Amino acid sequence: MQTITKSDGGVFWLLHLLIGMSLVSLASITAFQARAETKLLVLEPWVREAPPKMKIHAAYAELINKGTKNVVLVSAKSSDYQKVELHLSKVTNGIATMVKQQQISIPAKSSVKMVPGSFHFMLFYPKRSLKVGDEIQLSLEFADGSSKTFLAPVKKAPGMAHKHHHHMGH
Ligand SMILES: [Cu+2]
Repeated sequence: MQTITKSDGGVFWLLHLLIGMSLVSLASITAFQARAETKLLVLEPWVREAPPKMKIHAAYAELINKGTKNVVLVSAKSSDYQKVELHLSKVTNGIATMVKQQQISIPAKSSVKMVPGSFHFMLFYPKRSLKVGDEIQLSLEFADGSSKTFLAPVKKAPGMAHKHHHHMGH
């Protein structure tokens, strides 16, 4: 939060400099912040199709930050699942594991690709049965208090995934 406060201060100072005024109207500061909150784009979200018995699913997307500040994803939830966690898959000594993430940072002018074998949303206990073509709702919450809600379709894993063996369906 300190970092965010500092960079807000920097923006304020920059506005002063650019506008050449000692005061910036409250309205223009509010407008600037409102735009800043919508800088994260969620590209091609999808949920990996899973057998009906499997109660833990994985979702993926590319998170694109076109803004000039880092965006920090701190949690996710879904009206279609009991619980959602942020995970990172890794292979350690040949064993595939997943580590729960407290946050995922998307650097300014950059993106994070959530793909099989890397970052993913871990979706626990679907509230309804899901098949290919169905859509689930996901809401992302960010460190600055903003959020983003979108729909992700259920899809078959792309053929590429067969090159690797992903345990537990991701
Ligand atoms: Cu996971």
